[in-house]
Amino acid sequence: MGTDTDIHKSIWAAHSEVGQEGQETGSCAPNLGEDELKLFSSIIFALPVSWEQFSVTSHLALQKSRVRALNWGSPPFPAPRAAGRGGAGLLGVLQQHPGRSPECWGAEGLRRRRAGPSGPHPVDEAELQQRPRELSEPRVAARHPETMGKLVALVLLGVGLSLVGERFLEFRERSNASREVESIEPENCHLIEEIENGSEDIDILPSGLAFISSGLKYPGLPNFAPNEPGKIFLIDLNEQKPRVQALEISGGFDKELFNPHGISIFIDKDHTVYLYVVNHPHMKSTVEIFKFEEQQRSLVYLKTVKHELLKSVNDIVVFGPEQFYATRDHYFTNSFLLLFEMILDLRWTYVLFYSPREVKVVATGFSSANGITISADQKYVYVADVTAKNIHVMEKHDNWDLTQLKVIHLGTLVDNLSVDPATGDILAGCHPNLMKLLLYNPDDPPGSEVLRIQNIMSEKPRVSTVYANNGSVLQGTSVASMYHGKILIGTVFHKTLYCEL
Ligand SMILES: [Ca+2]
Ligand SMILES: [Ca+2]
Repeated sequence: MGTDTDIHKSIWAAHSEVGQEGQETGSCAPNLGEDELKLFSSIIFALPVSWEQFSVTSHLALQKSRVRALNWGSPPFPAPRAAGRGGAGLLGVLQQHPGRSPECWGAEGLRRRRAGPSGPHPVDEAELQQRPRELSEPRVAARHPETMGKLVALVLLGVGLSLVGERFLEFRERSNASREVESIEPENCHLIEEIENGSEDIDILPSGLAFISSGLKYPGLPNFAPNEPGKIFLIDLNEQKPRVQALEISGGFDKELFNPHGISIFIDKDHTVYLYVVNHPHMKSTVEIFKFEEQQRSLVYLKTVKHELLKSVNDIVVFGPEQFYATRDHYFTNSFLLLFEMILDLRWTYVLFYSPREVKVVATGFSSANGITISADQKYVYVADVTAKNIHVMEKHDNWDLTQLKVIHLGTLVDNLSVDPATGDILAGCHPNLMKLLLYNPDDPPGSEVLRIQNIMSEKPRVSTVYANNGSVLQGTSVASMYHGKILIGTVFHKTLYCEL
């Protein structure tokens, strides 16, 4: 967009065209564009929060500026009425300006403007007859389409910016940008030592062994160790004081590029345990398949799954060998376009079904599809839409299609989901204030929140807070997983909390 000076110049040029027929003096001289500048500044920089407000703002600006001789035709908003002047719209307003009295228009106006500091001099009446309509009506637009084009461009720019402004304010609202969380902390909690750089996702085997993905580097999110590769940690929740260990990875996997995100355990019929991990090497998205060697406490790399539809993958849930659902959390990868996608809430993200035979989008329309998991009876799939602050309950069909049954609104930004195997309750790791996460400030850090949703298929599911903290203990919670009354709470980039409920 142009600078103030550019805008001023173009308006100045428009105004100068009006008066070029004669030397401008006295009270009929134009104000050299000041009013017009105010008009466009008001429109462009006020950034009203809606189209309706934009119209009102434009009106007020017009009424104040009383721009002369700029015939815009029908404005895109209701024209101000000039009572008693017979001229509706802009012209009517212009004609009632005290500094632009009717004497300044038409032949009398020309006579006055021809008067120099030394007083009036003769005016050729024949000239007046030849140009009876000179300055008696606006005509800049007709004579100077280039100027008109600039003005239209400025107005369109103002409209565009006003709409973007409105969407930005709406995005702030969606992000809970002004929300502060009140602490709700169980008594028996302590931080897990050794995990300092995140635990974005956690999945727990029926035996109580918990896998933790750590070290995520993702656009727009904080990271305390940007040069360290990610890791998978293991914790045995059967121990009195669970300790953590980083799993060795064998089998020719490129550990330096490991950037783990969502994870999902798959136990085959022969009881072999596989860990599927969303990976972002070079910020792309792949799904890595590992076999878990329980005796050695290590992972054996088996395969990398890639597909053109597997982009910006956040989380997965696995059903069979190389069969899984995956969520895509944003559409654009370019950070500038991603910002627009978030602000405009395009809702172009989806859930994908992947198998070696078939890959298809099975659910669409998410603001930002994030965590995904399956109900205990394997009938329903739960999808967290983080920026829409809700959970979608989807029915899974035999052909892997998903149909939405209901949406649970939580009012907080839901990240990963897990199911408590003992109760079937859903546990949701949530961001109370997304803006604090995106604009990380250690003096005012993002908080943490874990919600439990009971009886989700009933008419009135019960939602309660399991844990909440303002960031003094735990920042940027993304997941919570339960095992026999013990809970592990993970974060995008911070620590990991263990609690006994
Ligand atoms: Ca997961
Ligand atoms: Ca996630």
